Amino acid sequence: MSSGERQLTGGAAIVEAARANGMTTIFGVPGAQIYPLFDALHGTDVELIVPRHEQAAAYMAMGYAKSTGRTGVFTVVPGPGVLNAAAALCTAMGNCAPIVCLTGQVPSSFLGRGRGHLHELADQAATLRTLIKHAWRIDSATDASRLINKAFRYAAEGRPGPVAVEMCWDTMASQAAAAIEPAEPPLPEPQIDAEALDAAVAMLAAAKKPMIMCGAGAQHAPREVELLAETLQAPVTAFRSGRGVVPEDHALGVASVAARELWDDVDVLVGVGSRLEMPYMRWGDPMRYERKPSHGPKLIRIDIDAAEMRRFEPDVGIVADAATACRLLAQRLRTRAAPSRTRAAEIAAAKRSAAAAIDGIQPQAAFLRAIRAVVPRDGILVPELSQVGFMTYTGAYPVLAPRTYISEGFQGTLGFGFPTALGAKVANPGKAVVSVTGDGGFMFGVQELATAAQYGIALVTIVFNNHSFANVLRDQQERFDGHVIGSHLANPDFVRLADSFGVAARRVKEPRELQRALETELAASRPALIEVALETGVERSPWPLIHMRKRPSQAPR
Ligand SMILES: Cc1ncc(C[n+]2csc(CCOP(=O)(O)OP(=O)(O)O)c2C)c(N)n1
Repeated sequence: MSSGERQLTGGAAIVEAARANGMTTIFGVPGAQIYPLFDALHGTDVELIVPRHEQAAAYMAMGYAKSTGRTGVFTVVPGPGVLNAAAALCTAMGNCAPIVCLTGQVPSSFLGRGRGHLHELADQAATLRTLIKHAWRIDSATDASRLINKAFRYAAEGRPGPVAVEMCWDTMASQAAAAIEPAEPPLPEPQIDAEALDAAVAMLAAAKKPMIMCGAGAQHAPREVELLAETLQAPVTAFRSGRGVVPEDHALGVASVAARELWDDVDVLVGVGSRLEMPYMRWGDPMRYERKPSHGPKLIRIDIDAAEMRRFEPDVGIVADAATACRLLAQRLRTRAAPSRTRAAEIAAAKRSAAAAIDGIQPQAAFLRAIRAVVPRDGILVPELSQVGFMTYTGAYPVLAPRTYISEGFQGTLGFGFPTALGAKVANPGKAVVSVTGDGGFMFGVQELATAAQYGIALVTIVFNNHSFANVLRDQQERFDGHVIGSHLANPDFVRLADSFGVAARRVKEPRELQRALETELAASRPALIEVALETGVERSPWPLIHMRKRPSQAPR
């Protein structure tokens, strides 16, 4: 054995290598093929959280990653365990969450034989490669450190996302000489194309009414985005993943409704780490793919992922880290930017008009105002696809700090919210974390009440119970001649249910009661559920404020 090598099982080599990459928490559900990995966790200071379904292990890792920017780790058995986690993996891929999945595989002599060994999939890594950034197998404990280092680097580099590594059952159990190397340093940033930067500077120097739109790729660059915004007097907007980069109570921070109010006059849009779904798919025709914008402002895109420039072609594409590109643009534009003098007043007016439009969507706006009144600036909200959750897209819940609003991204995965919020709370025990769900979405992961109770995860979950998949019900009533089918839900008594799990629970009806209950539960710092009892169909549709073909102030109400 050379220096630094020890005899380690494959499972121990994986755990040691993951620890060398900063793993301090792991979410996972055990099973025979990954016993050696669990055994290697025994006696370490790694925090292990075992949820009650593999989907939650992956969502919790996602909540951990999105709320901190650090890579989340989870472990599940191969085959059904991995497939149970698959919707969460797709969601994490869509919302750019760095995650490492550690899993097993059939015994090595069975690989590719199709004999039907325990948990066998025809080609697990190939299946996963269609869903996530990458997946590969580690064939010996000796290779574990190098390949786990690669997994962590790969998850975080460029456009972050999930990766998976598998190891055969016998390899994970048997010992080999293994050295654990330190984590790999991050790759150097891409060299910025000087011509593209010059072109962007020229375009922005001539702009009178530029706007900035952030996505997940801007979450680590709040100072640089704000600097660029102030240089340009540009409003900064976001739809979901880029919320809070510039606080929405900052004069230049505008959520979607205010942004739409300003949009028709924007002459240059700067997309920062964003797919720009909101202006081009939501405000345009969601059924028609555009290779490049067919109308509207000139478009500059800043993205670390060069492929983005081909998926949606800008006038100027800058392949770069968001922080670096925004800082350089701000420096170059400091003496050259000449925004319209009326800009500040226009942005303030758009915010007032947005607030009035949002106020018209009740009771959701009032409930969200009650929640915002209690959650501190750095508190984290995880909204679920629901009548109240959808309203958070509009600005009805102003997001005031980076990484404090965690969404489902373009996968639109019902059921992601409650387990993702649990992961966010595990990662941020000192911060207020609130999950907002509908009754339908909550029941996708209801068993995780047991996880909250077992580990004392002091998440406050607000379940808006309207006894229906309200959106589906509304669509059937309005667009399918009232053919209501499959959209009414018979629910348990959520308060008694939570109580039986050992989770503090109460029922409220009105926004003011919700505000008091949330205040109490956040102060109590214990796992809690608040049911908001609603009549079916009371919520006004939030969709006119999400798909805005016209300025909200000009749209019929
Ligand atoms: C995995 C998944 N399945 C189904 C859907 C379709 N879907 C979107 S919203 C919704 C209803 C959500 O109902 P609920 O959680 O009760 O919230 P509400 O709208 O009633 O407030 C459904 C079924 C989805 N987006 N994702």
